[in-house]
Amino acid sequence: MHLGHSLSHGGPEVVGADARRPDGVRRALRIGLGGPVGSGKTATVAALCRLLRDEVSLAVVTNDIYTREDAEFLLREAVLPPERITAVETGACPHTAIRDDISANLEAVEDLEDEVGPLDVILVESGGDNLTATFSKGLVDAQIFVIDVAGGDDIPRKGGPGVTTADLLVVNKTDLAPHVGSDLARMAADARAQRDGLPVVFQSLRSEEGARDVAAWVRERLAVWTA
Ligand SMILES: Nc1nc2c(ncn2[C@@H]2O[C@H](COP(=O)(O)OP(=O)(O)OP(=O)(O)O)[C@@H](O)[C@H]2O)c(=O)[nH]1
Ligand SMILES: [Mg+2]
Repeated sequence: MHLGHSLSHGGPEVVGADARRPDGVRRALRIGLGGPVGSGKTATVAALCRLLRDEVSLAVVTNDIYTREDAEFLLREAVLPPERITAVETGACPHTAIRDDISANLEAVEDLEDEVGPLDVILVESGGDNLTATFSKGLVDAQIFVIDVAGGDDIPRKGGPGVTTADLLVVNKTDLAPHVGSDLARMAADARAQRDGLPVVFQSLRSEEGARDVAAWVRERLAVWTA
């Protein structure tokens, strides 16, 4: 279900670190996925890999605090060949590694490009954090913030930089709305009010094509990146 705004609102800006590698070759588009613990970031990454892997050269970096849990899940699910999935153990609050000291993540994306490139897109999943967590523009070119309906239908209204400024807001687990009493129309209206025209996608990953709107958004960003 897509209750959001036009995916092409205002046209995605290409921002972030140098778009070329030292050898002059264009590097991969880097897309960050952030959001609260358990909202469905890894599940969204897995769904995107399944929907895009036949048409796009993809790789994934996961972040966990003390483990490689999310990377191991993606490896078990075989969403990509193993050499295309790598993990960063942040050892501290996840936002530190995606915003304050991005060196471990930068090294991970650069190593992936060196070892399995050329790549079109690298998905960087943050460890689960709170509503203030955003990625440094030195690490990613665009960010997706994933919340879920079970976290409370007042989350879009509460705002915070993830909800208000992410290039795409994903409201996940819509299948759970009737069970937890979340009002999707209210969430859509609040998100619209908070985001000044930026796109919002509602999805359930319980269906095969659940992430198709997010995949369409990734394709659109990639088209701008490679243009
Ligand atoms: N019902 C339902 N469950 C979902 C959906 N998406 C993810 N889940 C489940 O929610 C749980 C957490 O999903 P993850 O993808 O691991 O969440 P995450 O945001 O990566 O979690 P952290 O990395 O630990 O912050 C898992 O049990 C998923 O199977 C959905 O659309 N509907
Ligand atoms: Mg995860």
